[in-house]
Amino acid sequence: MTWHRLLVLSLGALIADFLAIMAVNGAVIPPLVVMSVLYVGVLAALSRWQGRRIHIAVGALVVLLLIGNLPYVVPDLGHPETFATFVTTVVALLASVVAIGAAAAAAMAAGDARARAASMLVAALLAITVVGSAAGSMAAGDAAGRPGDVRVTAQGVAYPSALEAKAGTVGFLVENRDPVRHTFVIDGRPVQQELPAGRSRRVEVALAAGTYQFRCDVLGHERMQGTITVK
Ligand SMILES: [Cu+2]
Repeated sequence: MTWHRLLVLSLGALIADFLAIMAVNGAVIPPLVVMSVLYVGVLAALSRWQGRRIHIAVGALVVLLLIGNLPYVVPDLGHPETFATFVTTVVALLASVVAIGAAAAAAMAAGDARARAASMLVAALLAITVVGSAAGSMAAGDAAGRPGDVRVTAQGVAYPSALEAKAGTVGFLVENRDPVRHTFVIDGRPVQQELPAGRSRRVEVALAAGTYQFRCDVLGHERMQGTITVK
């Protein structure tokens, strides 16, 4: 294993991970397409040229893209109970950090002996991530509904556009049928419920007559919103 090879492998892992994220979401995500195309170009360049300048340029590019994506990465890292989202996020983070480190090491012509140790450390971290997240997902459990609950389904990264409820204490049983995490948030009310993939959660909140907006506040899920009419 050389640092150059580790850099190539981590960029390949990033491209595969972006494709996996789109497959899990069942949607083409333009920024991920752009980054995939960019990294394919970088891989083509790395197969032709090696040297200090190109390694520094590639490392800097990965740093910039990683910083730009942190707003998406950080919230998902807090939720290992949603397997697909968590594992693809950790892979993106690990592959980026390895690419940056490998590019820097290659640029400084660091000894290749440590490249092998670094790749083994990453493989171990990945194994812990997969096992831990699988266990967390299985343990996440489902909430039981109660008579009179307003039932809400999140499916295909969409919410129903309209819900109705009776004024007073309202129970919502929210079911997430997607392989990705969602949230159930009611604007102006203290409702901020995490919804692990494939799980249901119940929330109760006092609502006076009127209309309220509910939404999923996961970045990129802006179309998941609707209105609750309370009479
Ligand atoms: Cu969502």
